[in-house]
Amino acid sequence: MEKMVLFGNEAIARGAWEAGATVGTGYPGTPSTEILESFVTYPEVSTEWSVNEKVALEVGLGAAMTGARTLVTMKHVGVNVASDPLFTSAYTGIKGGMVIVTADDPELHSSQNEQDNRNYARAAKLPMLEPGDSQEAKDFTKMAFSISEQFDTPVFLRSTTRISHSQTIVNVEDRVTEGLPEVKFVKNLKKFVMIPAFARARHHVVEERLLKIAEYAETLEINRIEEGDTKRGFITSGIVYNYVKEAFPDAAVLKLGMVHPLPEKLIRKFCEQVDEVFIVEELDPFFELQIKAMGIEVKGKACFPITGELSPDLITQGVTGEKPGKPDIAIEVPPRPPALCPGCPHRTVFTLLHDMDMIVTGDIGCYTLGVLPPFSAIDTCVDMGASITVSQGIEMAMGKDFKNDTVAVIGDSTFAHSGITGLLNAAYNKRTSLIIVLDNGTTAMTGMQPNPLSGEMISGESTVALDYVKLGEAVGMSTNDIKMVNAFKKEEVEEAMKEMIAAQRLSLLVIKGPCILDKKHKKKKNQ
Ligand SMILES: Cc1ncc(C[n+]2csc(CCOP(=O)(O)OP(=O)(O)O)c2C)c(N)n1
Repeated sequence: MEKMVLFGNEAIARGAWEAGATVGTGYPGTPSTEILESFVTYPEVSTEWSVNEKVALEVGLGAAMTGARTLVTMKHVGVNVASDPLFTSAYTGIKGGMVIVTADDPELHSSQNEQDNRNYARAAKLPMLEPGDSQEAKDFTKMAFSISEQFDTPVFLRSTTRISHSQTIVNVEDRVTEGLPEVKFVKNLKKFVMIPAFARARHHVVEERLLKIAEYAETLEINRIEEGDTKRGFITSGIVYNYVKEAFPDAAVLKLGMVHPLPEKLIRKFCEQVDEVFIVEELDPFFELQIKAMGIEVKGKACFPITGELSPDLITQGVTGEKPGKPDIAIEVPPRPPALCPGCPHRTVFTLLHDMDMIVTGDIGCYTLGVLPPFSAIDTCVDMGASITVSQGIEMAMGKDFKNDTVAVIGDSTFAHSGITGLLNAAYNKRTSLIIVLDNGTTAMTGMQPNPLSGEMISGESTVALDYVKLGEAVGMSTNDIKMVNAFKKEEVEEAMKEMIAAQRLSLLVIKGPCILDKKHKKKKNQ
């Protein structure tokens, strides 16, 4: 068998390819992005960067309903965006296997929050697998496709940053396409049309299916007891399993590969075998609360932190109450906060906003760094698209006589993702703020993915780019209130901003300038 050293994300893509998947959709977001970037390199597959995660999940669901094995990828907060179709996809089920990857980010290496998406599996009543290294990332992906088809349900695969972005050795296998569902859309109204009368019946199917999967979980080989010292037993999953093995190599462990639904009988059996049970899990007490509800006495968040990543040392400390007696090698490392690159087109607007003393509602992307000195020019940042909408809330709160001094600042990918509806809302409700789109021609923050403003698809093929002027006109703005300026011409940008703020009408200013890193990257590629 051939071996390769793969990142967890590459292993997920490889697993999907080996499983015969032919469709991949997603929206970039750390730590998930490289899954689709790797998947697109396989010639047999059809892949897209979707406009946002809701769209990705719906496109993916359409493909799975038609019979194609389909991979849908996103970061943890992306599942919030996709949550509407997510819950109902549990009702419709699929035809071809559908695996939804949620890449969670404990410790917030590159995210606006630290949510634990195992809760989504429970809330949406979907099974979820969680690998602990790249080999498992590949194997679990393949298994997820089989489970998906066996039980007619989308299946979650949960990764975390340490799994997605670490490399381990993987045994690779051939792609298998025999025995997969026929790719043909077959009408089935009671399954695919979720009007209340049909959905009511499907809810029963969902509940019965979940019970069947819980029974199946009891014998699933990826839920395994590792015999060991029975003084203490550990129940864990994912990357944390590796930390437990490092901290307590001889202890008995129950490693859960399927983290939802839980195998209750197996858990009871394990807990009866050991004197004291520790549940070691990052973020929420997801296993702990469910296992306590089974009436089993366990220790969990009383010993281990609920925030951030765990580590072998934190686990040792949580169990023994003592700090590991390792030599103190702590050294003072100077802080190195991230900063906008020298030559970044976003610098101009933040320099101006800093001097203008406006209320700046910000958004998510490289440009969020405008919050830090020397610019100190962003006052809010919540989620993708919220710059445009939060500014409207400020305007509503301030009332009719408000001299609008709010400026919403948003990147091009973020504008396409979820800014357009905010713009429509502003036009519809006669709001008056200035919206600035910082168009650097790419999705820079996540590593230069093309988007609907950049005229390119994931494959590198050219495509249409959204026309800001026509969009503005279509939502009801006057052409005079829509302007495009060059990011590197500071006077032009300043003049446009001042003029548009003075107008006290809804205005759209697009500041264009290519991302300096993307420019270099493209130049290299073309050499
Ligand atoms: C719902 C959601 N999906 C994905 C992300 C990851 N993410 C953060 S910013 C961003 C887009 C940044 O691109 P753009 O708006 O063009 O700004 P740039 O970084 O290029 O300045 C993405 C995809 C996220 N934070 N939230």
